[in-house]
Parts: sequence; C-alpha cells; structure tokens
Amino acid sequence: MRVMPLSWFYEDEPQRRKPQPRLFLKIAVNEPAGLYNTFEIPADYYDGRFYCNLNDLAVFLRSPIGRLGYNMYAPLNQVITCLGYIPTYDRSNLDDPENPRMIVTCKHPHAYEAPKEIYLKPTPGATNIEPSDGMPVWLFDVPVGTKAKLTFDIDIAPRKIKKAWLAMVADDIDAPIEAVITLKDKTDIQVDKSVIGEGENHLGRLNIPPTALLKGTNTFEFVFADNLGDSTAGYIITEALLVLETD
Ligand SMILES: [Ca+2]
Repeated sequence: MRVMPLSWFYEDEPQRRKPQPRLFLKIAVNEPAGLYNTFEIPADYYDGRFYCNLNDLAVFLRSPIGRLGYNMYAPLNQVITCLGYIPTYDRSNLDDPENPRMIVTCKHPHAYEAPKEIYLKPTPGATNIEPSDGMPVWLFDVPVGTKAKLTFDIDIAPRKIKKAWLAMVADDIDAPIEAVITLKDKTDIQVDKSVIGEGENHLGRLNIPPTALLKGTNTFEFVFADNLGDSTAGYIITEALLVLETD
C-alpha cells in the first residue's frame, strides 16, 4: 500500500510540463532545385541551448573530422562549426506549445552555386540539343551508387547522324571510374579525359556511337560509381548539350 499525504488529494493538479524542444537538421539534397530533407537529431535542451553529439551530425554533414570517428558532446553551434559548416537557425517554432522545435540549416563554405557564366557554346553547323530535364546532374555529397538522368529529345532520323557527342561541363570527376555513364541502360559512354579534373568547369566531349541513338527520347544515366577510397564526394555536370552532325 502506498501512503499519500492528505494534501495530495486537495491540491490543484500540477501544470503539465512543457515538452522538450526537438532539434531538426535540414539538408540540401539538390540545392539548386530547392530539394531538402529534414532529420531529427538527438539533442538536449538546457538554458536556451541545444547540446548534441558530433557523431549524430557527422552522418549528415560530411567532413574530415567526422570521418576520423572523433566524437564530442557540445553546444550545437560548436559542433556544426567544428564540422566546418555554417549554420542558420530557425527558432520560430521554439515556443510552439504542442511541438516545440528548432530547425537548423547548414551550408558548406564551398557549397555549389549555379554558374554565373555559361561555358558551353553550341557547335556551329551542328544540331545542338539541350536536355529536357533540369540541370545540373547532381551527384555530389551523395552515397556511392547514386544515379541521375539526363534526357534529350532527338527529332532527326538516326541514319542521318554521322557524328554525335555529349558536350558538357563537369565539376570534380577525379577519375574515369568515379563516373559511369550509359545511354539507354546499355551503351557505355567512355568518360573522356577532357572532362576529368579536380574542381570546377572541365569542358569536354564524350563521343557517342550514332547507332546507339534513337529518334525520340534518349536518356543518359550517370552514376557516382566510386569514391576512390573515400577521397572524393562525387561530381556534378553543370551544363550539357547533345551535339549531332548530319550530312
Ligand atoms: Ca569527385
């Protein structure tokens, strides 16, 4: 039997405690296209500040420190800056009575920004076809094996095509094995050395056998196929044109 003080029965019910605020991390899946994912991060809230484990954020915010397996429990801002990211806090829902929460968006200092300059010029005298899907082909900071597509609509009979190539601007294809490119799931496209190189704006062309092309929709598939021993986080194709030379 449990003994209760008599006063217990006569006191007002204690006020319901305010729920603990939760912490959410919003990260760009494809920033130029405005696509984001949101993940809840285990965190404690004391005195107006969130505290969390570096390991729980390093899963999403790739950085050399996260890869070392090093952990620390610290205020959120310290953890994010330690990982090399710049946080932006949305505190507008912290006082929400039902679901108090804060959303933090993190930007990498070297995050991709849409190129201000167009590097790719159409080839004179040829048919230059722009992709019908949105650019860029974004395969950076994604898991190995991630795929992306690029589609071109051809309005010419393939037998009239004498030469075909994909003209493109590639960022950060470090080696041919990093990028596997196929046309219509069957024709392997050789990654030419002209598009290979660390950093931005490698302008080049990938030759395509004209017999592999069809009138109508032609879809290229790009794979982030190899992270080269965890030394690279992927690549981006920022511009592309399918160039067809006819008679
Ligand atoms: Ca790369």
